Amino acid sequence: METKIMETPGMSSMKLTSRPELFAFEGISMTHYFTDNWEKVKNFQARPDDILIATYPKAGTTWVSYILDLLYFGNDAPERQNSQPIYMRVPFLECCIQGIPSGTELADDLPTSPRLIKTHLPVQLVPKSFWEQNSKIVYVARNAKDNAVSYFHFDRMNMAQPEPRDWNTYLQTFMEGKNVFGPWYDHVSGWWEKEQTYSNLIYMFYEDLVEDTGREVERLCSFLGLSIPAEQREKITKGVQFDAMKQNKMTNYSTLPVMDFKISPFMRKGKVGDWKNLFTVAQNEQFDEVYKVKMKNTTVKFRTEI
Ligand code: PPS
Repeated sequence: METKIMETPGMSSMKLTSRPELFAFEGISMTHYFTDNWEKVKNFQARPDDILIATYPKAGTTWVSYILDLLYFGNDAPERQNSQPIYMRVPFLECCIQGIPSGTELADDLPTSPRLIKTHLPVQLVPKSFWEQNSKIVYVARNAKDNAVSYFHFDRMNMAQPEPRDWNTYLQTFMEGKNVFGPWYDHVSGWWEKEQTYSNLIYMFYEDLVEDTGREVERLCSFLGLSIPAEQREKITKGVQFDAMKQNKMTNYSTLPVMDFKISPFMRKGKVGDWKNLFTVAQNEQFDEVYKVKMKNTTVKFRTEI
């Protein structure tokens, strides 16, 4: 018997006819999908046991969301794992697309404790109740080169994102910080600074997750104060590997019609160092020069290969 996939009402018929425009919002490039519901986002009431998963787009959000979901709810009713896509289990706080419930509505309606909530907001735009409630935050960062490549392919296939045009044009845009959610450089360094003063924040790296997922799951458990038996942790580590998540309809985003997998799948490659297949030598040199300038005031360090 085939499992019925639980979607948000309106989701399966959701078709977007044109791509959104980019505009400056609070100094950050945004599209209306992330600003239309701003009053509700800004005034969102976080709870002390909420867990916010914060990332720059394409840094490993879905991966960490699924890990957390399994750590907390993996042993619960099988319907959760078999029929609820990850974007329903972990609402995207600032997302607001006409015809479907907004991220704030979905988060408000979550019956779970803790609530797992996703955001791509730069640190300065996070609703203040998360800080007031001292909620736990898991930030994931990915090296700029792989992040840019992944974001480029995502923008090609996601009709809810601005048209990226060709790779070279896109890369210039990325270096200028004119992507949805603003400059990668400020995002990763802003959150890095926050980690120095806000003790309920763990700063993780996509590269570390690829290198040793089990070790990072353990690190997460200790941050969250979870004691999960080794056997169960191993099972979770296996279930969240790239191939398993790519096959899993609940984690591979194949149920979202705004994405055209004929152009590029959501679970694309899941590698560190894939940038080498797209950057030319000249682009790489230019990128490194820009990187040095933009990152000169931060101590956060990335690996572009492992
Ligand atoms: S989004 O749209 O911002 O929520 O996207 P996000 O989930 O942050 O990032 C998608 C990229 O993460 C890769 N991914 C993984 N890599 C390795 N292992 C696992 N399990 C995994 N899950 C997701 C996904 O393939 C995207 O990266 P690219 O480089 O495009 O393949």
